Amino acid sequence: MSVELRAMERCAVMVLGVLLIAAGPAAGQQAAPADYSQVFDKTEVMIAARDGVKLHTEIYAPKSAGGPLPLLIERTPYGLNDDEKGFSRKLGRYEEMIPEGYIFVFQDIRGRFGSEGKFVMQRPVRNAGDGKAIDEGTDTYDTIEWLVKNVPHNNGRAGLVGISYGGWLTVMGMIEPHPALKAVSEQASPADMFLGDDFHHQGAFRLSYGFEYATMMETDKENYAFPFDRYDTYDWYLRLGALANANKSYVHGKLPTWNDFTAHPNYDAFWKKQSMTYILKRPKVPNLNVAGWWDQEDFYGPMRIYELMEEHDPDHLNYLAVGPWNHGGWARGPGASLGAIPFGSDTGVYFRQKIEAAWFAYWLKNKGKLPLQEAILFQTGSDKWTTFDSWPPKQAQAKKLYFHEKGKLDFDAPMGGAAQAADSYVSDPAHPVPYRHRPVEMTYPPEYKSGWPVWLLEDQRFVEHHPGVLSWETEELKEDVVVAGRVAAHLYAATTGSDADWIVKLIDVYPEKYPQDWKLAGYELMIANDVLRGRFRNSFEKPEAIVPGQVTPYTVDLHTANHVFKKGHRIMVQVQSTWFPLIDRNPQKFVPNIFEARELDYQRATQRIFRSREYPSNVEIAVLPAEASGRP
Ligand code: PG9
Repeated sequence: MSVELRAMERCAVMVLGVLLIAAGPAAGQQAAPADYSQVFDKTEVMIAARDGVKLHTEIYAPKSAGGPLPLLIERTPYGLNDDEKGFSRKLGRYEEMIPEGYIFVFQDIRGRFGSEGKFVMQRPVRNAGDGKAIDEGTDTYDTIEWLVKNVPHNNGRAGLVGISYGGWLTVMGMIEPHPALKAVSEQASPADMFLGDDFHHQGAFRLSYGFEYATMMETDKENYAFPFDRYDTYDWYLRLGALANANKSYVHGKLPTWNDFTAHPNYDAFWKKQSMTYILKRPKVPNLNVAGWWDQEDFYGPMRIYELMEEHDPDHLNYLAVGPWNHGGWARGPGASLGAIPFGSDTGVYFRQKIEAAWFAYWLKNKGKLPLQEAILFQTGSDKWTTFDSWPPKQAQAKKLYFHEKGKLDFDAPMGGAAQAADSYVSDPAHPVPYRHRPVEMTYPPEYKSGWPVWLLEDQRFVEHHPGVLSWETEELKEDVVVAGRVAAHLYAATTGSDADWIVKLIDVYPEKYPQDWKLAGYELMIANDVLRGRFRNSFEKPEAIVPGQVTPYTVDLHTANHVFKKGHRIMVQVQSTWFPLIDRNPQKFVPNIFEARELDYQRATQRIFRSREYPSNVEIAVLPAEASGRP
């Protein structure tokens, strides 16, 4: 890059720097919104894709940068959200990158807001042989092709970034990349909607999200809020009753995604066609995968995409950054805390400045150094950034925390005692355990705040003694337990029903004396959690009834963590069979398709969780020896 160009870029930086200082403090703090009309020239265009469908695109070129700059592209289904002057509020998310000098490009994807064509939820990748077919990958390609040829003063390099749906669009754009695409950052993209992201987890249907997201996206071209007649949606979904009532009483077969849920209750070709496991290829563009430890929507996705790309990455193009964030939390605010939990530093600002901005500057502008060698993950509990040569780290050793009588949890396996030793609870679909404090506000209310974005950090004491929940807990820890890597529950359980959900939560219990912050004394913070729908214990493709009364093994994948259970804390595991209305109620009687279950199919069941030498239920964690606990 020429010296002259660098000088011109600096000029753009200075103009903007003044403006940002005038507008207020560092990124994410409550500053007055910047007046971007003073910083950028905006051009609005309709870019024709190869099939003639025109995509609404806004291009923001820095006013004072005369020299060539890279294009930074974000594609979205949620609208560009222009302010009173017609400048997209999306620019605010790039506050740390604007001074560097980029031409920002925001585009509505087909069928949404200002773009022509038909919206298809996570449009499947086109058939390779069909030259005329389109998908989000071809739309991205065609957009970049147009931009590099038509946008004045671009330097011929493009970057692509997006969160969640935008993260998924980013992955679609990198599978067969345009030659000008030089760097991407996939952030919280779903990877598999049946196994781990927004719509199902390990086969269990995410009712509130599935229903509210489908209505939001498929009722209108713009975002739509379903008119709940109850503030507490726990109550609304309970009154809804059997899932078939959603179509009967409310959406009347008009939502393609809801119809797909009901038509594909198992892991069939419909789900596999959109699963990253089956569509990802060797990375061809540098990709920074980004995830949040408490992402309430898509945590599985970016971790899985990173893992899959690692399998074929001879050119070392695949990287990972994980922080203490909820869904998209890295893109807004300081990130010094989440819910009630403080992190001791501005983790969001750190990510945006030191990782994300540096990432794109390196690849798109040949500036600076790569901000990470492979993986940088915030270590929760100790509140520090740690780096690893691989994730999960190879040095970690699997250790099991076994369930014992009287609610005890221990690294020692149960010895002796009766094989049938177990604890039990009643799971009642008429009184499901709430997944967060009631009232459960709707997921994305237009007019008030919802507890949705922070529910994963809620104090789990609120259900500890619920009749539908069991807990096991260690003694106070005598030394730190450093978890880095895989977490999985191995349950031996029996039910009086013929189907059941198994929800397992791994919890950090704060000491009762916690003078640093008394509000956190005894706090029960979830570190890992998930659900397995019992019918899928042997196969997600072919559900099988459970034999009532028979001790049956289940593995519930709790994914991954980078956490220190500090000396003086305790480790707790909770098990329950309902998590409502996050997860629809399992009728607890095997029916071929739960979306077609009748009211009378929903029945109470008694669940027994075994804790004997023969049936040693446990949670497995990857423990790092103290000396290997991640380079700071
Ligand atoms: N979690 C949202 C989503 C992504 C992809 C498909 C469906 C939903 C999102 O935040 O975009």
